[in-house]
Amino acid sequence: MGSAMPKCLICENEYDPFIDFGDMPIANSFGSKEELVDEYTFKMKVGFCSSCKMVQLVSQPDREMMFHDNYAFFSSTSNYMKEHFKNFSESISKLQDLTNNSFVVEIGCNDGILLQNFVATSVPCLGIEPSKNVAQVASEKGIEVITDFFDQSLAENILKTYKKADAILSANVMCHIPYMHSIYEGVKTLLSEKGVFVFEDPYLGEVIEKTSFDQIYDEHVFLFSALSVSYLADMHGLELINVESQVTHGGSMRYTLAHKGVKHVSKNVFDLIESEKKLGLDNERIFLDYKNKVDKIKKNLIDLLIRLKNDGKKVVGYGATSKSTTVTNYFGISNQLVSCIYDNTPIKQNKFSPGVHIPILSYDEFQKSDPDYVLLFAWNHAAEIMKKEKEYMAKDKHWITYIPEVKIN
Ligand code: JHZ
Ligand code: SAH
Repeated sequence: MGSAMPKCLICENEYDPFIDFGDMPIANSFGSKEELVDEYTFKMKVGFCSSCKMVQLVSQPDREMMFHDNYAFFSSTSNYMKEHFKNFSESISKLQDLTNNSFVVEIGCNDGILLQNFVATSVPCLGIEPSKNVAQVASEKGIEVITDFFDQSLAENILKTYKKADAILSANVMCHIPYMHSIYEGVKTLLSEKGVFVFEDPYLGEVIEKTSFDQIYDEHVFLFSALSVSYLADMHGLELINVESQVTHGGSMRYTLAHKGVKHVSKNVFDLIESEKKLGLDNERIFLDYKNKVDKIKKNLIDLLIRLKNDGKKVVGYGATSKSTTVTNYFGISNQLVSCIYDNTPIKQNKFSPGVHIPILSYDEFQKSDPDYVLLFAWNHAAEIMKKEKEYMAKDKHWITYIPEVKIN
């Protein structure tokens, strides 16, 4: 008997996975050698639901295995992202005419990179953040934080103490949460009549067009499009009223939702849905040769790394990203090919990377390392990083990037 087909997390339609990455560890489980003995893995497969158009993981580790007291991703490790979130806060303040009588809630505030801007402008706000260590950093910035997972029941509890929100915001969090119906019901409960729910996440259209397959790892259970987000909103009496593309995280989309029928729907929404249909994001055909495209990058990168190793070149990694966990584990890149990865996040340093156990070293050591080639795992921060390292890299050193194709810069 064949195994049952997976069911869509949104509409329960059955679907066939289109790519199987095999066994994958937790993308942010950096640990000591002892901590990584008998490391947990899960089978990472991705599918497309032809009914509601949602791209999703077939299975995902339990949320407490990913988000806990020692979560390794700190949002404020990028100066560019600090600037991005400052601009985000300003555009919301303008959109909703926020004052010191308003109320903003952020789902997944991490170290407070976005909410710190509302604190600075005296707009009352509340962060919801289950990972204690990053929530602590937000609290230290004077941000009020509830250390818990957002869902419908938490939204009801919040309303016992706080008023309804003029804006509910979230960045790079919605696509992490499998229980979307509870989230949308919670948002509906907590959002004021004229409130907006604004969130941004890596955009499916970019993941397809750039072959940025490394946006797929345990935390990213969904890859959204305007097609799938409008379907989901509609199921809960909400409406997609605007979409704005963002350059962050290799190509993201900011979605604005409101209670159905309350606000004007921007032409941007119709245009994007039209362009998604043109691109084929509404049909499984576009996903069928995705694996071949990923495997072409895999072959080209592995061939290059083996050639460099045989030539006696020193290759190191830059940025121990969550994305790199998919790249190193799916491609089979160990410290034989990339000797170490440099990263500016203290909690990742002097540990080993998930699955393939490449040593993670501090940024200071990068300055002394004298590599021949630097594999840029944080390719989404290329502009910021390449600018910062321009002088150092000019000394006969080369970047290697692999999205959308393998390239020596
Ligand atoms: P970065 C994480 O993804 C996880 P990751 C999560 N699932 C998600 O969706 C996005 O963030 C929002 C380091 N670095 O941003 C810091 C330097 O060392 O690509 C980080 O460890 N020097 C929530 O992990 C990593 O690189 C630098 O100059 O794929 C970047 O991680 C800069 C700029 C970064 O996210
Ligand atoms: N918004 C930040 C942080 C993204 S990291 C940024 O864009 O950089 C994703 C965060 O979502 C983590 O800090 C994680 O703890 C949090 N998270 C995961 N599930 C959540 C949930 N159900 N409710 C609120 N936050 C959640």
